[in-house]
Amino acid sequence: KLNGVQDIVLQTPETQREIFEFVFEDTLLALSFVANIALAGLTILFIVAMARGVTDPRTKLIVVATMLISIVSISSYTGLTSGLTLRFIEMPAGHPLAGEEVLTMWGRYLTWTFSTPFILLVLGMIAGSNLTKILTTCAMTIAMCVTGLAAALTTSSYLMRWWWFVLSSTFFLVIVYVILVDWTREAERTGTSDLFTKLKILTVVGWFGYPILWALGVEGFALLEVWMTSWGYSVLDVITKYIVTVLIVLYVIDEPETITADADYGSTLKGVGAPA
Ligand code: RET
Repeated sequence: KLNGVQDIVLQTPETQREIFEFVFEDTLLALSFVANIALAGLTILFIVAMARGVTDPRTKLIVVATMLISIVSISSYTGLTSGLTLRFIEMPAGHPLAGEEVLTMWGRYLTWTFSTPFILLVLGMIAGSNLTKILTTCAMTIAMCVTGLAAALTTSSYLMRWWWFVLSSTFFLVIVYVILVDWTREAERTGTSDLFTKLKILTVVGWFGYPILWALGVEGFALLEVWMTSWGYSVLDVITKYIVTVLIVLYVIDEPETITADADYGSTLKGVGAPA
């Protein structure tokens, strides 16, 4: 029986091996992890192949940041596949599966903390936003992921799990606001609206899928089975990470003026771009 975060995070070699075997007995679950390792790897190769000739410092930063999204992803899914970052956790009274041990993929929430800031850095740079807004969204996404992790790991009370969920969603809505309002306006001024609109739709629609899955899956109302939730997250990751990355890389490798010009936009990032 598991109690407290330290019991959940620290495993005996036996539990880790048991979970590893459990994952591989459930072929669909294992595939939802392995498919993402493969796709993240392919995405990195794609970036290297397409963007190796890029010269502008701003474009380089965008490219490196997209690469880091997939690098974090490989590590994240390796943690899940190996059984290191998932655990059976007993649900509190009130939860639909109260008293039962439920497989919790807590490594996902942890590693989103490291991948989502890079997504927002890239989106903000493409919109031509400033350092204040980019940092705000990065801080908000870290807060969102850490409180989401707390929601998943809270075993004392069902209500407290949902309270964490509410906190996390509040941070999420700040990010959505910045993307839909500030960055949309800034992208128009910058001249990157075409690309930004596509990225915005994929990002906002895709990101909303995560809390919905959390609520419908075993963490929340337990209407979906674990493998369904896992595939759900894995498919959303394909949209919000790899598809978004490919669109960005295909656009920025031409080093268009709107991305490379350092003069009139992104005031606090001024000087990052090519010399005037
Ligand atoms: C949680 C549960 C608590 C409420 C909210 C959530 C939002 C998660 C999001 C995750 C996005 C992840 C991405 C990962 C790519 O690597 C934590 C599920 C609001 C929006 C884009």
